[in-house]
Amino acid sequence: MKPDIVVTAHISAPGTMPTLEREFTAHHLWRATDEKSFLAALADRVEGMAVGGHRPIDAALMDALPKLKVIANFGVGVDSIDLAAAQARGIAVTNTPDVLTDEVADLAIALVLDAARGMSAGDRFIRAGKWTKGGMALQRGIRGKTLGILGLGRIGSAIAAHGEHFGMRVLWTGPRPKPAARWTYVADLVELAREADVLVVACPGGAATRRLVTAEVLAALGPEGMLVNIGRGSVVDEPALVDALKGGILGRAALDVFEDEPKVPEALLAMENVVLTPHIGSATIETRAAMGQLMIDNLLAYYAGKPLLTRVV
Ligand code: 8YV
Repeated sequence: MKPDIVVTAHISAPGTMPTLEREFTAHHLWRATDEKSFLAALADRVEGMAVGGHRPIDAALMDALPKLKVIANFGVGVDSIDLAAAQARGIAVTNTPDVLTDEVADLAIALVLDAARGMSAGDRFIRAGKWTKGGMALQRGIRGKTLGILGLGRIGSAIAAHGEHFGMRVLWTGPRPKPAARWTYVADLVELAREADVLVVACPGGAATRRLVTAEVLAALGPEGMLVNIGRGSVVDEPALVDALKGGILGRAALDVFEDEPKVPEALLAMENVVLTPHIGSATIETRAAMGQLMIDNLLAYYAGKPLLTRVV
């Protein structure tokens, strides 16, 4: 008999939903009209859960499935999951690292280039019929500029390597220095922002990083500076970011993630110096398929009694 699992969201990855259906008896919470009775009917037999879409996975949901032993997340960031609650209940949590690192780093550097060189702005310029009336304003290059990275994990390191390739000087900050890192560590984020022309947010979300990028950090980046966020919207004080861009305190921004997705602050929509993308860091056919497979492989490992492949807690 196939094991019963709960799937909390539609997972947008080629092949993932059909494979889940093939390997498991998948119960789709996201289709349920009455979640409470849906979960109650499964309480005696569900040990595995496939989660995605940034839906909060809290203690109440875990308690509704008392036999739950493994939560397999579709994504590297596990900030939507209450890890302490999972640990307290002996529930393992897995994620999808590595398979998305390069894809997210590629988008980060594309955003740096777009915000600096004005590709999206240029596209709008042509479509609005403005080119026939005169050329676009000169933009900024990135070569020789300083790239500051907040969070030198897998993705942050890949962005650092990309930055180097584009001739940028790389500095970084994080909770502690890493002796093996080849880029210069700056302990204080405000100091890093003062040094940097571009600050890329690449750290995880969650309580420890909430609103680390304050009005002071944005002011230190300055009117010629640029903020790029491919991590989590929660890391940036979004109202302060809007104010800094409005007031010319910060020069430019390129954002793939927001505090309350899919809501984007209205004020950003009209700004020519802002590039916006809808949380697409990992959103390619190839990478999403690999993420889906890794999530499923973790569930399969659990049911085969094997060690989990990419366990977080
Ligand atoms: C999401 C992400 O998983 O991996 C992460 O942490 O933010 C993304 O890759 C994706 O949006 C699917 O929910």
